[in-house]
Amino acid sequence: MTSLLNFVYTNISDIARSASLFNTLSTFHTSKSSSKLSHNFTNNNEIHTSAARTSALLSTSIGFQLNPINITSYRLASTNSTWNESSLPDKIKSLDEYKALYDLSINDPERFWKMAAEHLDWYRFPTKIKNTEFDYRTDRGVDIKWYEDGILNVCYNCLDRHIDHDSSASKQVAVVFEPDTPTETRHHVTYGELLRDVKKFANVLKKHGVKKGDRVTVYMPMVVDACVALLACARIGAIHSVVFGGFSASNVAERISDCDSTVVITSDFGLRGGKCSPLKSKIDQALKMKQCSNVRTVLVFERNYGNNADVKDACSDQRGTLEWKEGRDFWAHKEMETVNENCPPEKMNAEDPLFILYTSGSTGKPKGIVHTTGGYLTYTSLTFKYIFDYNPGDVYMCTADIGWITGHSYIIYGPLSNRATTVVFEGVPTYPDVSRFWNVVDKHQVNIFYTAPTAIRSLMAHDDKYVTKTSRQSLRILGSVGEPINSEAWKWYHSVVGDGRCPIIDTWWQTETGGVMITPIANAWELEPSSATLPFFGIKTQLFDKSTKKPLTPPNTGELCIQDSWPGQARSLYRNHERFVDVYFKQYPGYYFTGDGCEIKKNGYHCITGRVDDVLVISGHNIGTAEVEAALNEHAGVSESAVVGYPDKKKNQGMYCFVVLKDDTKESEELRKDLIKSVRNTIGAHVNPDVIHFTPDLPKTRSGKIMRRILRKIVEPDTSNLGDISTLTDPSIVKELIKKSPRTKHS
Ligand code: 6R9
Repeated sequence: MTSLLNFVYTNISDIARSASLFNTLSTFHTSKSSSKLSHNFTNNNEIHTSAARTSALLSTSIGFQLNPINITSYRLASTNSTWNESSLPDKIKSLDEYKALYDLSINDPERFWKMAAEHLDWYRFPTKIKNTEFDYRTDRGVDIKWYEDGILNVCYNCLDRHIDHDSSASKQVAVVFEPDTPTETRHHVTYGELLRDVKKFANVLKKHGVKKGDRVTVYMPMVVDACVALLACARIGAIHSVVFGGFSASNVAERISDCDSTVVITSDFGLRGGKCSPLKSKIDQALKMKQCSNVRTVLVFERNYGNNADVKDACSDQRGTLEWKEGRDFWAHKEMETVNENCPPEKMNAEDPLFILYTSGSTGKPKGIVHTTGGYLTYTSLTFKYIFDYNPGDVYMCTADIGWITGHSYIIYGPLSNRATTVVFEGVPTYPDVSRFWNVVDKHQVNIFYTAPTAIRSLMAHDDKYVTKTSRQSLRILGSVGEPINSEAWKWYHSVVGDGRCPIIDTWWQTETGGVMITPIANAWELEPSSATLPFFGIKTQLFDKSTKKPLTPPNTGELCIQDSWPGQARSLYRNHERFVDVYFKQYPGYYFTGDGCEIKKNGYHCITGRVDDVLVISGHNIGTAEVEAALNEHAGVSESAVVGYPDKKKNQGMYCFVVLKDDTKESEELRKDLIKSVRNTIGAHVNPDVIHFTPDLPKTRSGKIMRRILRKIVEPDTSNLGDISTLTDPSIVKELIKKSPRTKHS
């Protein structure tokens, strides 16, 4: 085991070195000027050409042939860099700086993560930094502990300490609220105001009997009060379990009962895309279910803040019609008037749970991912600061929902622990029109903008003028998360949204990883479309062959595993450690299995190829659906696509492609043929889409992930048992798809 670990580590370290070599030797890759950047990314051939050129330069300059298979063969002793400082730098400015620190983080994780922890304020600074075991076969079994004797409070680190260190922080805007309706009064909440509200609400929770370690379910729209709710839980040591506001009553009930919450925090209504979402009534329905009989208190925030009573919006007609159960239901704002503003933060052990977040599992029963206090905050805080090249005073906006891990880590905990100004956006990218994101960027002078590929693809289907008519001059950094970003979307985001001058930070990570794992660091090294580039500090990636289960040496494509623990990772599944071990640690003993496929290129750059279960086996060929989707998406008329398999007696599986066309493209038989041809041309003649199904939309979760599970059922066809579709942005699309599918008609 030890020798294998060493071997793999050497390789990764060398990959980083080789990446540096590429940069030093290639004029294309060293260019930092925006004109060079946009030139570099305009078409794929140029990128390949530049890589080939680099390779040629490399072999002549250093006097031996570049062997793409055995990366270790061109290791240069002179690139062995060390980190001699006693604290971490404020910024990572170059690949060399990254390399030095990366080496340190891998060789001496204790030292690296001790320095990282120094960025937080602790009541007791930990003496034990890392104590982790990934191998389930050992006596100890899978067991993850970071900073285990450290004591701190997450809320204190996100709010009080900024003011304690510098009283002017109390006047600095912490949260900018951008409501669904652009004309509605928006709120700028300062650190001082947020702290005051959090303390009061924390006292409300205490008044209702919530104690350290209790689970509190939060079912909120994207409003400032959602931040208040989470931070108040963190302040008193209660474990929040946020359930995405789009989930149905039965989904919420399942999640309330799984973690045994006795208190629920919600809002009367939520607004999204001009529609009203009756959150409180869904809670009422959920609480009528037997499994929720332990819930004794519901704290209800008022969406219109009590002071905007005559504002007309999609919820107006429903106001005043709320069901109210005396003794159980309480208005949060009224309760906040009854408590005082004094609420000292609870002293938490670093390994005390901070939150549970449910994520869907392959068996249908959601997994309650458990994140703890010290490691999670250290990791999210450091990743936020470095990868987005955050500068004090920057306005940062992440469009995720608070109900997903991106909302937790990069709307609340990462930004606020860095004293950033974070925008909470209630709406959707297309309401009132498709310029909305860019109008919001201009309105709040956003410098760092983080969104999902699905939003990018839906916006690029419309005329560029919706983007170009806005200024976007404030933008400095663009981020992407949630799915592989195909190169066409990447280039559009880069050249149209970012005017060719903003780096795109394609961040790969998962609910389970807590924070970003593979990512560019803004302005530190060159980018490639559709590549998350290099692992973050402390992250050792390793590819495995799916069938032989043997480790693979890059450049190669395989199943992505992580070789050692990092502070931000989930510790377990709530009350189900066995399932945690089964899902993430059994496939490759000693490694964390991500469930994603990945290609590591010659230059060490990582490209995520999609979930490994999204692989079709057609006539003996393994075909990644993501690869086919990328080929379809390259077509000028295509906005986005989703590819799934269906059983076929002859070929084992058939290939079914759902295709969404751009606004200005009409479906036709000719286009269908053209798409099939372009897939064959891009991937190979063995890849033949059997069905091209044009559709105006795809079934997606509100976090932007295409629900392939539903598409598989439609094409199988097994439409009698689609499971719960209420979490989709637009459940009605499912009926449309079933109606139009040739597989339904002929079954
Ligand atoms: C943060 C988040 C995790 C899954 C992950 C992968 C996909 C996320 C990606 C990406 C390619 C990226 N994913 N980021 N794929 N490139 N930059 O999304 O967490 O909701 O748990 O999803 O999303 O498949 O395994 P989560």
